[in-house]
Amino acid sequence: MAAEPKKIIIDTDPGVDDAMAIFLALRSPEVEVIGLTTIYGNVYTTLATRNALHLLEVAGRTDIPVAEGSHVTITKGTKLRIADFVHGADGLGNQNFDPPKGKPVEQSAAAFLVEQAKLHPGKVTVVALGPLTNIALAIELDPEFCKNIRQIVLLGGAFSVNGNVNPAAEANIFGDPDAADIVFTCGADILAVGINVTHQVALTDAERDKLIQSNGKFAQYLSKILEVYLSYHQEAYSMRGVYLHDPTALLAAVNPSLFTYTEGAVRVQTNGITRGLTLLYNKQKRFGEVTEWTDKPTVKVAMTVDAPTVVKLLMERLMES
Ligand SMILES: [Ca+2]
Repeated sequence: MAAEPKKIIIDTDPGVDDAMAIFLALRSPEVEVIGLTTIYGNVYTTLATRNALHLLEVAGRTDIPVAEGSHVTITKGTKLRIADFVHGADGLGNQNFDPPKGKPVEQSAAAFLVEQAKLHPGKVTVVALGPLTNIALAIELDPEFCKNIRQIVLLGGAFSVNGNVNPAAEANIFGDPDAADIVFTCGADILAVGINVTHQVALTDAERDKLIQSNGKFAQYLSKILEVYLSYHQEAYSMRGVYLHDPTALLAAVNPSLFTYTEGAVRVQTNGITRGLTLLYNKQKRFGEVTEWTDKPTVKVAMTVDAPTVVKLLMERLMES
């Protein structure tokens, strides 16, 4: 008998690569998407909600609820870093899509996460593809949340490599470092996929051309919104292609065996010039004194990825019609 699909909630800031990850999830029989929660990051939260509803309408999956997330950081900060220069002003490649017909549910993202985790204890995996504010709010809202949740798979961090916002920080962690530190130290089963891994996975021009030629609904849609994202990569990294951050992290929930992992305690720098830095302590050296990592729970951090298989799976599933 086939295993029951894993229930997942995707916390997202769509976002071109978020759109790819959401579509990939909807085409992956290993998982059942039971909700989307929204967060600022690539765009402001209001627009992230609109885009999440829009993407579900494109997919014909308006049965999936969308819960709107926080408009400010966990410390109530309103000065947000918004990456619309990467994804287009609308977050989806400046395509001027019609506004969605649907509306988000009344519940906040944090309340929705808490409720679903409680409703299906040990069964719900959160795939967090943006700054971690909503997840940290859920932890604050319900001390049992970290026990009720099956796993938190998060796209975030730059482990032993430079960041992508500045040399220290990766974008999702930089978006709300205080929230990230709460999540990394909460004691839940955490699996972090950082840019040290996602920078090994790129979609090339040739693959983009295959998407254009495909009759698949998702392939057609994505080949349009990819243009702005491609231009950004050309300018920022001199590459013809795009990094597949969000779909790669999503696949860590779908098929964890595509990755190898290391384990340790992760703390996040919350101020100063290295704000947003993620620092993994591998617990090999015993320090003579108590440190900020001592007694913190162990999390899993992805170290390598089977990039060809990730790209192959993504292409196959997105090109289905
Ligand atoms: Ca994202």
